[in-house]
Amino acid sequence: MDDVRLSKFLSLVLRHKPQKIGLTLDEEGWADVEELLAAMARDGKVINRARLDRVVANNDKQRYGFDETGTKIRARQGHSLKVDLKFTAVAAPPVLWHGTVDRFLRPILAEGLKPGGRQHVHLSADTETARAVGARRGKPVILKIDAAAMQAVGHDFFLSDNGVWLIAAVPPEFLSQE
Ligand code: HQG
Repeated sequence: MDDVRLSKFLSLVLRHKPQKIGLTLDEEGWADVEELLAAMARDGKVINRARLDRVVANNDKQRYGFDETGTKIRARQGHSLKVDLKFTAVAAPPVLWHGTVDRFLRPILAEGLKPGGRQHVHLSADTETARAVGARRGKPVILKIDAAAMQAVGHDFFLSDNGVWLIAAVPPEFLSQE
């Protein structure tokens, strides 16, 4: 398995389906590294700690992180599992961006941005990232979020360790098409 496929597999088991390989995550989303490697080996994916370290360090979006002891690993955002990553609300820039595609525009402008299968709506600090996120599904459409107005009325914004802005939802009045 190459590093990209290995990273996608980590995403599956650390964000969505640890049970697929008999792994359990704690309530903050951590897996024990030794248990992860053993569960992967049972699943036919034999990798050593050095390989895991390399995949985590080289990951394009820095999706995974170890705890300070280096014995636990988790995904830094993007979970569909109900885990509590203990984010604390932080001040967001006045404007944030969301990349989507045309076919979602009508429902989004009617009901706002919803987290769908994930725990949060994902927003970006720059339009280039938003464009790349939208382009995963087709021709990207960029939405501008009035984060200053949202914060003024008490919406909490969170920032993952890998720089993704997260929020529970974005009501339609704070959205405009760029
Ligand atoms: C859309 C990847 C209809 C939303 C990326 C999006 C990102 C609605 C899709 C990260 C809607 C959800 C997240 C509504 C939102 N009606 N459609 N009311 N509200 N949508 O994948 O933001 O590689 O859960 O526009 O790079 O696309 O996984 O979210 O198109 O950072 O690390 O529903 O995932 O990162 O899709 O992507 P997703 P996303 P990773």
